Amino acid sequence: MTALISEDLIGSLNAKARTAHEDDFASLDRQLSRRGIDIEAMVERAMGWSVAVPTWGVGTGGTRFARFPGPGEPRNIHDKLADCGVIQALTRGTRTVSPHIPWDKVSDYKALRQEAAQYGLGFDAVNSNTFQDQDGQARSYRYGSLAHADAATRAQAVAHNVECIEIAKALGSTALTVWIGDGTNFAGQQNLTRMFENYIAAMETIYAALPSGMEMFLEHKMYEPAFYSTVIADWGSSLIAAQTLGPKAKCLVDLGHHAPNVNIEQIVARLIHVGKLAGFHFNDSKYGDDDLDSASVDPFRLFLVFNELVDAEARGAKGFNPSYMIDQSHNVTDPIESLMGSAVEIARAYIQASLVDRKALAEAQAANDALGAHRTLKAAYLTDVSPLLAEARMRQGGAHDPIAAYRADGYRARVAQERPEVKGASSGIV
Ligand SMILES: [Mn+2]
Repeated sequence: MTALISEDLIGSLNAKARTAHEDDFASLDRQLSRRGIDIEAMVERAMGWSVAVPTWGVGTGGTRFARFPGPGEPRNIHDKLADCGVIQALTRGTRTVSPHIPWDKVSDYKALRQEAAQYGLGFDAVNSNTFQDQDGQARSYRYGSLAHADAATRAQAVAHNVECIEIAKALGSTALTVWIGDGTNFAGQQNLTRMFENYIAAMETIYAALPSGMEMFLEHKMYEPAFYSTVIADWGSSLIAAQTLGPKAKCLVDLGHHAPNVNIEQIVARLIHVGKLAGFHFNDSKYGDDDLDSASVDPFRLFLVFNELVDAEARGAKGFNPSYMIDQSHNVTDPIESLMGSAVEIARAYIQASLVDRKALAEAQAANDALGAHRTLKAAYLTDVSPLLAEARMRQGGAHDPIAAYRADGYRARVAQERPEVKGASSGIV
């Protein structure tokens, strides 16, 4: 294993925090004991938790207006893996990365897999890209890709996705995530039905190339880049497509890809009901697909999503095995800090949801005790599980405070010496 952050530094900072941490942990232990919850079981649960980091997330993001690169930005997939290794070393809850093709293209994927393993990392879902043109490609995606009116353009987009399946195999990944920007900007620009049929037919060809054990994640998004209609705009279109394609096709929920105020946790419940929940792209938003840091705007919504997930796990819902990934764009922060903070917040929501007294909740629901049921949820949500999460990190060699340790280590300044600023490097918003 390659140490990216000084282990001595992590150890000394953890030692400094030890007395206060033990006091806080013991207090939480007493509180949870009164509620009949075994803190050790919860620490084990937190230690088993992991969320994938997107390779595009470690570079500074941007908007369609501008991108403001920061110092020491990753120049390629090798730098990105190192940055993801730092996040894992300090948080111990991000054991996989989700790569993006062609942004992360290399000639030897077996070697890349070994390189990631040096940082304790594996590969989660591989993301294809037919929402922008690549150097040297024969046909443009300006008017779409898998749903394009032209069969040859659709075939080109299919071939790219099939190549991504081969890359996923080599990386040891078990999923292909397909998000397309296809849609229209004008009423009448295309036939809405034909576009969807083109998409389904193209996806059927990709689906046929999936090896056994590999799944296909369909990611819907309400709008952007198309603003009048989007082919896979919502979970309804996504579910119709997934059900048409077959059991290996499932629906991915990106928290930012819905209309404002939509009840996302209910969508999650519906997808669990039909055994079609692929997993998540975690982020937060206020207005649209803002790609803000997870739980930075509405931590209660994230908790409510996890409440559905923990409920499904507790009752052994059929086909329930979601993949968890972060999908954020960091414009005003150090991306490594944002991703570490988000990883901690997502783990927090998972553990808080695990504290819900499900028996009391079921009883309150059976008795139509609306406020009693709500108070049961709130009791879990309002529990500060920070000491429990810190304990889980430290037991695995991580940091009591990942962001403080990262700042003390000076990793960013160190890599800034080795990585000259790249103008116009890809901003990843997917
Ligand atoms: Mn996404």
